[in-house]
Amino acid sequence: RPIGVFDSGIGGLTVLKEIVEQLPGEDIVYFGDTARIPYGTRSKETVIKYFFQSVRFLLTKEIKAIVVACNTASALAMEEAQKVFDIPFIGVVEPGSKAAVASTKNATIGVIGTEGTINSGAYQKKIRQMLPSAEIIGISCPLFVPIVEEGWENSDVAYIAAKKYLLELKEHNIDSLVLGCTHYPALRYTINKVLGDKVILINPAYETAKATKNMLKDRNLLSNKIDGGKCNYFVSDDPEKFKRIGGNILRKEIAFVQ
Ligand code: DGN
Repeated sequence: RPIGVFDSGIGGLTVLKEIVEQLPGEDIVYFGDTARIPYGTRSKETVIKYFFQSVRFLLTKEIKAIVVACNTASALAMEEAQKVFDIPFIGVVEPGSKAAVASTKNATIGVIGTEGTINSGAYQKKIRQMLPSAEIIGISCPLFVPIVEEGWENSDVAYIAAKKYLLELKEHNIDSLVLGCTHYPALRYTINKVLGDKVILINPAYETAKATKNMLKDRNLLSNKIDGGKCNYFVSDDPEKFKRIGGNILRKEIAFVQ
C-alpha cells in the first residue's frame, strides 16, 4: 500500500523528495490542496476543516500512513486528526524539533514558519518539552512563500526580506534555526548569507522522511521493494502551476495519471 503525503499545495514536494530518496521502494500518493492554499494565514478551525477533508480524500487511495508535510497543518490540525482517523500520522513538527534540540549547543533556537505555525506555538512547545531550558525565538515570514513560488529564492528581493525578518534572530545569538515551512529550505543560501554559516539550518523535510522510515519499520509496514516506487499526484485546482513549480522542486517532470 502507498504512503499518503499531504500538503496545502506545492511545498510538500520537498518532503516527498526526501521520502523518495530515503525510501525508494515506497509508492506515494501526494495530495496538494492547491485550491485553498495558503493555510498559513487561516484560523485553526479552518485549517482543521480543510485538513480533515483532505485526509478523507487520501483515505480513498488505500494508503497505510499519512505524512503531513505542511507545517501549518502539522501544527494546527494533526493532533485532532489523530483522534478521529484510524491511520498513523507523521507530521513535521516533532522530527524538526528533535533535530533542533540535538543540534543546539547554547540552547538558543530560532524557528521560522507561517503565521499559523508560529502563532500556534507548536514548535516552541515541542522543543521545550525536550529541552526545558531552551530559549526559542519564533518569527513568521509570510513573504517567503510567494518569493519561493515566484522562483526568486536567490534574488535581492529574497535577501532584503530575509534581512528584515531575521534581524531579531541575529540579536539573540541563536545557533540553530528550524526552517518550519515547506518552502523555506529553498531559501537556505539566502538565509545563510544573512545569518552566517555558524547557524545550523534544520530541514524538517529531511528529518520527517527519516521518522517516516522508522515508523514504518516499527509497525512492519515497510514495502518489500527496494526501489521503483511510484508517485501519484492529486491537486484540488488546475494542475498547471503545480506541474511547473513542482517540477522545479523535484527537478523532474510531474506526470498526472488521473
Ligand atoms: N505548506 C505550508 C507550510 O509548510 O506551512 C506553507 C504554504 C502555506 O500554506 N502558506
